[in-house]
Amino acid sequence: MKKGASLTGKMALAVLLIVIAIALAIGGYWYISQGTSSGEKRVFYVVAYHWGFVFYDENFNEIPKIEVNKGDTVTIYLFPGVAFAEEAHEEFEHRTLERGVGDLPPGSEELHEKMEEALDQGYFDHGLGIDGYGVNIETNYQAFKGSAESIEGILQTEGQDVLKAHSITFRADKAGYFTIVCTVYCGYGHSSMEIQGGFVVRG
Ligand SMILES: [Cu+2]
Repeated sequence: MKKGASLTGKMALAVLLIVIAIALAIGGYWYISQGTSSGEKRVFYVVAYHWGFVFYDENFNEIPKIEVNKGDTVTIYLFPGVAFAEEAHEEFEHRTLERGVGDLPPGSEELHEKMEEALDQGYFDHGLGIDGYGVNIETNYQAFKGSAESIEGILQTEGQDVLKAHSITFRADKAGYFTIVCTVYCGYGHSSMEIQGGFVVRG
């Protein structure tokens, strides 16, 4: 009899502990989801050139990829390389010559020719798409005066209206590693403008 009673007591205690554990788990989940859903506002600047992307954080520091937390509101400003003064533009495209594209090795004359060809043919614009995120933004090179040496320079010379016209804002509601691609045909190296894991959302 006594043994039975203590067994019932133990079971009641076990049930109580399970209920507490479930309550803590639900409470914890609610707390975390509240925390992330009110996420931060993140700003990134991206330059698309023949044939690659350069990413900058909100302080204009170059970063290797765009990294945010789930729940953050992300704004990306996209500029074409030709929006910059000639020297700055060449500096971007020089990265391609150093890296090589497809079968064309770094520094090869043919690669140089392909890059000149893309400009001669009028492929000045690029796009930025994030696979699996339904995000796409395209540049409009004609909107720029083309005299800025840097992103800060663009902000000073072009003003806020141009910024508005060249940005996309979305919510990072899915965690994972996503590929950034160019969505506007821009000549020979277009298909090499693909950065796997270029957009990272931490869950
Ligand atoms: Cu392209």
